[in-house]
Amino acid sequence: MATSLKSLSQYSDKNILDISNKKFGIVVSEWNDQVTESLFSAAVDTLLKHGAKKENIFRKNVPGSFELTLGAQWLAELEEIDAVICLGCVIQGETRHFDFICDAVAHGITNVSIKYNKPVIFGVLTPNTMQQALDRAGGKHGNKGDEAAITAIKMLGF
Ligand code: DLZ
Repeated sequence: MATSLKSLSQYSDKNILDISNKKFGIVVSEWNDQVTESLFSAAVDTLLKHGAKKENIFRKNVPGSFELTLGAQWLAELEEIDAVICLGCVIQGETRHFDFICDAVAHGITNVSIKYNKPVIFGVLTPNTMQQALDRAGGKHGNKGDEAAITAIKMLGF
C-alpha cells in the first residue's frame, strides 16, 4: 500500500474514504471469547456502517492473543487484503504471562504492518479485570472493536 500525497489544500478531516472495494482481514483471539466476540461484532458493524461490503470482510481465528501476530501475517501477506484488525483480550490480574503476551503481540503486529506496508490494527484489550474488559467491549466505555475498525478506515485514507 503506497500512501497518496495530499497537499494542505486537499487535506480535510472530513474527507470520507470510499471503502466499498477495500478488503479487511480480522484476526480474533479465542481466549476470553465473550470479550473478543463482542469486539468482533462491533468491528464488523462499524466497517459495514462505513460502506464496507460483507463479502470483503474475512475472519481468521487464533487460539490466544500471542498468536495474533502470525494470524495477522497470514492475512497481511495476501495481496488483496488492504488492512488487518487484530482483536484480543489479555487480563492482567488473571494472566501471569501478561507482559510477555502484550509485548510480543504489540511488537509482532507492528513488524507485520511494516513488513507488508499495510495497516495492522492493535485491537487488544489489556485491562486489570474481566469487568474492565466487558466495560470496553460494549459496556460503559464503548467498544474498542468499533475504535479498531475506525482506525483501520482512517489509515486507509491517510
Ligand atoms: C496462556 C494465556 C493466558 C494465561 N492468558 C491469556 C489471556 O488472558 N488472553 C489471551 O489472549 N491469551 C492468553 N493466553 C494464551 C496465549 O495468548 C497463547 O495462546 C498461549 O500462550 C499459547 O501460545
